[in-house]
Amino acid sequence: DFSRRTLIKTAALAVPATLAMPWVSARAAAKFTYKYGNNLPLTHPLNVRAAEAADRIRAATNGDLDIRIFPNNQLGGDTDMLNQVRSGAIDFFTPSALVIATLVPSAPINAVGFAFPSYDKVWAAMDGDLGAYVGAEIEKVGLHMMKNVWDNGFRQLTTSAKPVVTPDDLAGIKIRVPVSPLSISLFQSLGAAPTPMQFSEVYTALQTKVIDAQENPLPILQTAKLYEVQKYGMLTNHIWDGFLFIASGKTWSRLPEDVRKIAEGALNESGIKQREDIAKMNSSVKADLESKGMVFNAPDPAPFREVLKAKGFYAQWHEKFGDEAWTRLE
Ligand code: TK8
Repeated sequence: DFSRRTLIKTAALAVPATLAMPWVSARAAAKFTYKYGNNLPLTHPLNVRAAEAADRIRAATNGDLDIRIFPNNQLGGDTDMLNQVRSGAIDFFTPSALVIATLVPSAPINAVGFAFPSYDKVWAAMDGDLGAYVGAEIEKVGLHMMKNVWDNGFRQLTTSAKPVVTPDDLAGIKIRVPVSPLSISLFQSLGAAPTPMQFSEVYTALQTKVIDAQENPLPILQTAKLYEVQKYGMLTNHIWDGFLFIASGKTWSRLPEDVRKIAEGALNESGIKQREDIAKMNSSVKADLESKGMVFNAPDPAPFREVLKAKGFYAQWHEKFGDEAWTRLE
């Protein structure tokens, strides 16, 4: 019976095809195709783990939510992406609290110089009172922050001309800092000459010697290849920095509640794994950068803190952040 055989054959072909390539039908059926932008290369754990979360979200929502990642400043620098996530032009963005401070001044309380001596204290604060406070402040401007903060790392100073051992060595050094009042104030108080600049411009500015120095965690030095344009690394640990996983309030609220729950759950879970990745890199990256020609030292932080105290840095920022936020640091 010809027609029956054709039917069976067609069915036999069709079934393995969808089994072998489930994402074809899933992608085609996506109800929500959302954009996530950031400023780091695909090799950074931020992107590796976000891609993994996106896969799990796609599977768990039967393809309804398809998060596409635009790494490496493809959608513009941080300032552009911050505007886009506010307007809903992009759906997710992972700024450092330093960067979102232009919009939410109270956000970077974690980034007060030398506030955290260790990761234990960092996660106790960020998974507890401090993180909850920052999340609530961010909701007030129409953005949604996922509960778990991802890890950027402790920021370390790098220079091209000479190493820094004491605060005196910083005098007049042209250092790039994120576009953030707190970073500018910190390095001004230490006697350096900070230039605020988006991360997207840092590599070229160092290469062309427009600036002499910058500061970022070890995993960024490695994945963004800043070791190619910097010689000296100082393990100053002067700021602990995280990525706030932000959704645009406008487009986040358009997702059905069950989809939001799946997405936030997967992102929070991947955030914990991303913290573990960074922890591993914290103990392995220095040796790799040394093999690539960088020279490291570990300055005593005490004299840096003394200068900051003497210059009124802590008093000034305590007043700006206010008691409510400041007590969550202590
Ligand atoms: C956060 C990070 C980066 C940033 C910067 O967006 O501009 O230095 O703090 O460390 O990618």
